[in-house]
Amino acid sequence: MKEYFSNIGKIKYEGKDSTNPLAFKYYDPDRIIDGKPMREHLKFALSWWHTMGGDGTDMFGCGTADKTWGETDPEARAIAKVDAAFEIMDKLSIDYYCFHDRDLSPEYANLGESNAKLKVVVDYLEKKQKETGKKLLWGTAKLFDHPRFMHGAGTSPSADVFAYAAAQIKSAIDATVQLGGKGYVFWGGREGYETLLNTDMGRELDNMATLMRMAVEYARSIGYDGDFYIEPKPKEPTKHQYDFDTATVLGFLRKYGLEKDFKMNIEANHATLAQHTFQHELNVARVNGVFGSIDANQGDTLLGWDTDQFPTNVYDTTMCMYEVLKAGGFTNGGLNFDAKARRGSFTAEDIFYSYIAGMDAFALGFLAARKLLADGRIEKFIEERYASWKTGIGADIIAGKADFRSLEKYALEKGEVVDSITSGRQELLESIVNNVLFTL
Ligand code: XUL
Ligand code: CO
Repeated sequence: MKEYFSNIGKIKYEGKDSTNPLAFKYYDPDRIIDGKPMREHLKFALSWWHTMGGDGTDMFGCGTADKTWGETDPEARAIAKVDAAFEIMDKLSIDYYCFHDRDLSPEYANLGESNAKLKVVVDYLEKKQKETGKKLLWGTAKLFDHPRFMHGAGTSPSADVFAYAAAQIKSAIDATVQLGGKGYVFWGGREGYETLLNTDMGRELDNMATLMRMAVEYARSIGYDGDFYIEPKPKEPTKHQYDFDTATVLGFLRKYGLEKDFKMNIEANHATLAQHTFQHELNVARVNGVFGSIDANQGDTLLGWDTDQFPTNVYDTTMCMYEVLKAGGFTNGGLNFDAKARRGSFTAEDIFYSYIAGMDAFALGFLAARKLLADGRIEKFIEERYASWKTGIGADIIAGKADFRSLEKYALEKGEVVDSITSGRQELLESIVNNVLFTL
């Protein structure tokens, strides 16, 4: 079989003192931690769209990286992409991948032909998975690229477009199920509006929920037992996207009774676009029992768009893994690198450097988060900060034994309560994080 990266061997763990750019400094895939290898704690996934398809094209210029994989014919290229992707996954010890249907196989003259050609690639993927043990983390349908989706897919004013989207999702679910995926993602790139002057928001949200309910019904009917995810994002490409952030999506899921089947796929850069931290979004998902999976990347705080950079900020990866560990770790989800090398990082080596950077940043974050939890000072502080809810009036309120009349009586008898307040100690806690993270 053709080797696409013949100048790059298997990337090995060499430890933190290594200066080899093609080695892991922190990600030691088979190191057993808490009874399972690091690769199973982190569940890294390759994103088909960025890594196999993204050539650096932006609004101002053409691609800078060659992602043709040596083929001009679209069918041959789709198969070459599979071989190249499996070589990348093998060399980087990445066990999972994620796709949109049209990343695997492009759109052809009509839906029937597109479905048939997609099936050929999916069959080939199934064979490669069997040979290598690599797995599908999640699949999705690309419902935002073609002009037919210019006003949305599930939220399009055209019922014909809704039907087309449903048909496309059906075949993307078939592919996901055939490949043993345990996740199916809805990212509503065009499910939003540009102006309310032309928009019936109530109708659009009802329709979006109907599309999701139909997807669940179909998938369950063919034996799919994995999770559905919504990936919140507030804007881009539309001015306002309905899946704005985790809290907004939760309200939507609960209104339409979809909360049992859906969890969140939280993306770092989408969190910051919604003016939240990455940790905030993960925390909201965790405390509401809908934490599912992660699109691992980072934005640039000086830019107002989705830069999808490979994550290297260890503070962020630490607080992310802190939330993941507190949620009990990944079950069906994982860490999908929805990230691309910069347009100027255009060589084949840059694919490997960028994944190594991201994977090491998350390995470090995972190790640091475990240390923070083992250190216990932060957890203990939070525990003590809420101690007043364990006994007395706090315990009564939680037990439902209080009402406004009894609380008024209590407050009148108690008098001023300012002395019951303790310091928030933010600076102390921030210095504890540094103390645990850095052992120079
Ligand atoms: C776009 C984005 C998507 C989803 C999958 O911002 O994140 O690639 O992850 O559709
Ligand atoms: Co994403």
